[in-house]
Amino acid sequence: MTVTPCTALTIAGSDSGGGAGVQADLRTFFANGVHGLVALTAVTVQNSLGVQGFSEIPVDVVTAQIKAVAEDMGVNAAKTGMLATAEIIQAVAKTLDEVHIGRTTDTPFVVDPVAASMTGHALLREEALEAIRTELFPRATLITPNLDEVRLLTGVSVTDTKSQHAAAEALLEFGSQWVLVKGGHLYDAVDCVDLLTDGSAVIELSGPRIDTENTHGGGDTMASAITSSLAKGADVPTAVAEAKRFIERCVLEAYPLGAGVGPVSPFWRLANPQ
Ligand code: PXL
Repeated sequence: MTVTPCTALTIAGSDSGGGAGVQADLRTFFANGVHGLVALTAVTVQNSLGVQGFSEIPVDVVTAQIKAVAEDMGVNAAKTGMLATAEIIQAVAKTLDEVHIGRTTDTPFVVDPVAASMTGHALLREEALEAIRTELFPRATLITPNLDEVRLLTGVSVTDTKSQHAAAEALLEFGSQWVLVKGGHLYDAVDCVDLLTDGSAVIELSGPRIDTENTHGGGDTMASAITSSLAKGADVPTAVAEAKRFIERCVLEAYPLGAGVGPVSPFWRLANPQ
């Protein structure tokens, strides 16, 4: 019998190296049994050594992609990654309202506030940070910043559990339903503890810190794994817990590719379907 899978939409940039961006999202959706839809926002030129530059897609082409797939195929959950400019962010926010995606609708929306690559190359024009805070966060079911993004967005430098909780509270003020403050960049910590809260529930998700150089695309893969679970109907705490188990294995099986940082790998899932 033919079965149509659930769908997830990624609104994000392309990574020519195939490890981050829409490529990470699509392989994560696929590995989790979800049909991936794409609204491309930018094309980066990059390899394992870093990002050499990017060119953004015209705003009307970004929004037309969202409308084309949402109106015909339907979207069970959506996420954003690299959005490049304030104009794209504003137009995406307006379009998501038009196609009924976001925290006040039946379609969950995850915002991964991508600001820079791991090698420090800006993937967002500076004035666009304010648009992320004011246009996207209030529409988000969940936001998933790493600690560098937390600092840029709130000014809070997370150094321990107490400041991680303070950062989560500051982020909730921007109006998302849930906040996930990922602790992976707290390199002194023995474990990797992520903090998930909606202001009333406060959930600490702890996992082992895995020793690898190859972590390219880790944040994107985590956010798209969460989006996959949400697309299949999981609630936010369940989706984040499932994604945490998924990403741990992806980091464990990350592989070297090129002379720099290799990608995390969702391939293990193909050999181990749930
Ligand atoms: O990992 C963040 C990210 C998101 N999107 C694109 C990227 C990167 C990091 O390099 O290239 C397109």
